[in-house]
Amino acid sequence: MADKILKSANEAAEKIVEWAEEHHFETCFDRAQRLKPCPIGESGACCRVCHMGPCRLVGQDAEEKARGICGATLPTVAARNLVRMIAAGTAAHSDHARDMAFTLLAVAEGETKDFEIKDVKKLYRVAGYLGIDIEGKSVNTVAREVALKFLEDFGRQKGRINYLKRAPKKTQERWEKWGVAPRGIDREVVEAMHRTSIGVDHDPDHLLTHGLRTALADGWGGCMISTDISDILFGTPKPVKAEASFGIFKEDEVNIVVHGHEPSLAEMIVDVVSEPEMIEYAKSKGAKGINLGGMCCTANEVLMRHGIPTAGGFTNQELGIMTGLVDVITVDVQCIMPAIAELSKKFHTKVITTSEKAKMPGAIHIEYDEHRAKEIAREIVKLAIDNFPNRKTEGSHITDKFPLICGFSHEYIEYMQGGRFRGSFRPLNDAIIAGRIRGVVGLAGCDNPRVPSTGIHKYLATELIKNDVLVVSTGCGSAACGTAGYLTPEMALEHAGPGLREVCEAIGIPPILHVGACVDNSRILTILSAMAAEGGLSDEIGGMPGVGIAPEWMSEKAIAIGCYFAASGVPVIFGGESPVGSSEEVTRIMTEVWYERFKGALHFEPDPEKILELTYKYIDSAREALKLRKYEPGRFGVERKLMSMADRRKLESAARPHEGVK
Ligand code: SF4
Ligand code: MSK
Repeated sequence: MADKILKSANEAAEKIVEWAEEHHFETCFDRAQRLKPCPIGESGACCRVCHMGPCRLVGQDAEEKARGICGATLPTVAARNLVRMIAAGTAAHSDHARDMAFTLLAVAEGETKDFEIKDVKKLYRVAGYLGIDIEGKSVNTVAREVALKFLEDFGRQKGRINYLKRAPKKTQERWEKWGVAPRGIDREVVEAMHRTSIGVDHDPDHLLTHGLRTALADGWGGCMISTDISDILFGTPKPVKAEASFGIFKEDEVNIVVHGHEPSLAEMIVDVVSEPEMIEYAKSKGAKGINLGGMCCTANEVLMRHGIPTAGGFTNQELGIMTGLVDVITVDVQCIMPAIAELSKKFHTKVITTSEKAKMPGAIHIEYDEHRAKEIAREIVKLAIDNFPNRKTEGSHITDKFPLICGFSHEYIEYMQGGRFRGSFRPLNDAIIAGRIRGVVGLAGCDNPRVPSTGIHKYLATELIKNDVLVVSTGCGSAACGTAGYLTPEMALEHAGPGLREVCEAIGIPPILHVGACVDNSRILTILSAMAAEGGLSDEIGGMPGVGIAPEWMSEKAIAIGCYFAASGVPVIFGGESPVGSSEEVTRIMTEVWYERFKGALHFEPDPEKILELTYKYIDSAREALKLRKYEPGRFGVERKLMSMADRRKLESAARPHEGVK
């Protein structure tokens, strides 16, 4: 059994882990304890791209002397391994984006009646980014052109992906200068796999440069396309109250969990669970109602838009089933542990795979098809209701839950700094310039059973806000904060430093802003671009007093994200051991060379205190380079007055005198 200290840092999760131990259920925490990583593979020194190997490039002076059978050096092998991770991560986000584009096309062409374009304003804004003229065209015509334009990004052979031009000009110039501007998403992924196969690209810097080109196709392609289409179809998030942790499950209601990453089917399930016939049907089976919750990033999608509660992130999925209260868990793609299918057999829970790309032995497969989306959602909800009377195994019933506020899309962050008519990033920039806010950190990435899971997220989040750093969080970083009760405005009162607290109180926001799912890291790129355009700080993404941190990452997608931030100009720090730690040369390229070229970098640092130290070093030296006042807690310069929520409403009603008049 795993050592107690090495399990979850989340109290509710830890209670279930203890219950699991008592009842002899195995979890990822036990397996993490048992399966120690191979030190050769862990540090990127193992090559298995051909069948003369696997070759393990180890020993003293391995960097200079070790060779694979083909003669490949350690830096070549380590760089190839990293590029393959980037390619896989990019493929995952971007394949999700492709499906979103097909859904948008199906809606525009009237092939599916179940979805509609909920945010026409966002559609027009996106059309503007893409250079599509909207004059005199119907909404569906514009949507069709947008979908087709996005689809071009996947198969384009020459040219540039569309959204690169959303970046500051100077950032774009760096990409052109260093040859990392992506052409088409699929092309970069295919080329990454080609270059890293036996006997092709052997220069580590050249390999890693293509790695960055592939990663940029992910950030400014796959991720940004997913975010924008989800907003167009399902609505751009704005603040909403919700709850997090295992106490969201209800003993007397049918509990359904949506897990994975894709929002489309989950959106339909959100609609179906409130249909009167479904509620009546649930009552006929002895339940008081139907309760929908989420897990991982499908959770984040419906949390951000509808306030559907979340049971947490990656390491909570087995634990959720062990409450004994989950009647159905639907899974789509990414971050789904196959362990849940076997575990569910010991409870009454039914696991339903829904993607044509992802099946699991032991699960029921009900394939999602956007043309029959609601019908499929009804089938799943009905199955959950039918399963409610089968609850038999006593689980670990946990009542802990925390309130949270989420829904901070970049559009809302802009709005909250001045209202509908004066929305801008000026107040945020001014607060940074004045030293009220020291800098901004994107706290992202997975939670990991190899550390007391969620613990490093919690530690960093509290330390950062204490030191006046505004935190924007995504993915399981947000889940870690939400299930700890950190996503509330009260968090600012209790823990934030004096400058950040004032800003949060004036605007009425938490000091940790949940901006969405993993693909919504693209919202952070948009925020940084808007800050650059606003002026007063850096005129490119590079050089901003901002850092990205993924302290408990585990997925290849996280590597792709880290690399697209680095190439965009953001220093990024990952926790855990480095997957290229065996090669000093590769480590030097990712930190020093990338910093010289892009003002971004990718570090791996297992010690949370050192992560903080490095973060402050980057933020404070960016402040110094921008000639901003030195950060000193409690001492600020002069800045524009932040507009309070009340002022904002006053301004808006004055600008719309007809509203509210009877
Ligand atoms: Fe070994 Fe070279 Fe084959 Fe890699 S490509 S497994 S280093 S022979
Ligand atoms: S779900 S990629 S465990 S953040 Fe997006 Fe969480 Fe990491 Fe998956």
